[in-house]
Amino acid sequence: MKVVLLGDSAVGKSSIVETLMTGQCSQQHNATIGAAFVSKTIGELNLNVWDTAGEEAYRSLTRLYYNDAAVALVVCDVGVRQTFESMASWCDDVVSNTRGRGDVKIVLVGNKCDLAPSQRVVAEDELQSFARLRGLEYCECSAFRKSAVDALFEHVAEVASGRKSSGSSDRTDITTLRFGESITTFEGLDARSTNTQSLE
Ligand SMILES: Nc1nc2c(ncn2[C@@H]2O[C@H](COP(=O)(O)OP(=O)(O)OP(=O)(O)O)[C@@H](O)[C@H]2O)c(=O)[nH]1
Ligand SMILES: [Mg+2]
Repeated sequence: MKVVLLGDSAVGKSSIVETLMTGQCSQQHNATIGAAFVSKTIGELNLNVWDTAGEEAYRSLTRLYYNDAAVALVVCDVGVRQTFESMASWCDDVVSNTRGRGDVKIVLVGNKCDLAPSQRVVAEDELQSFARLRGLEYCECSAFRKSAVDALFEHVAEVASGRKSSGSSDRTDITTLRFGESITTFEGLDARSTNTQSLE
């Protein structure tokens, strides 16, 4: 079951994936180049999680990863209003690039909810309203809190299993490796780690 993380640069997509895999994440922003792939089993479900690059320069490349995704997590940083405003276009992008092959479940994620109230500029209410308007699910998250990331992916697993598999979501041409040991990147590039193995 393929899950793809989307959203502006520095919202914390890679951090969420790192916490999912290792229980904690780095405090630094190493912009993802291309996309990175990890695999995680939750209950009976094997989730193939694709962490994409948020930088605008990679946008057309990122669209390639929407294909055959069961769930798309559209992530914003609740401390940066622009990342919330971009959510609509990320959602539109998913819809327009996956039209005709069944629906992709979109889950909106407000990340960095650990921020102090004075630093938070996007209220949970606004996110909830946007989600309602679009008929989507919304989850608060903090990549700095393992429990929040675990709860998010439990939810993702529920959303994913409520949907029929497209049959093409399990990629067998890619080696599954654990975060921390090494992370396989589809483009063969990953700014995050030096022990990256590339697939050429
Ligand atoms: N306070 C706080 N900071 C976070 C959280 N998640 C990520 N960060 C920080 O935000 C910065 C960016 O995180 P990344 O995970 O690299 O962001 P990204 O969305 O993968 O960015 P791109 O790869 O460029 O698209 C890092 O400095 C993280 O430590 C969070 O939940 N809370
Ligand atoms: Mg990243």
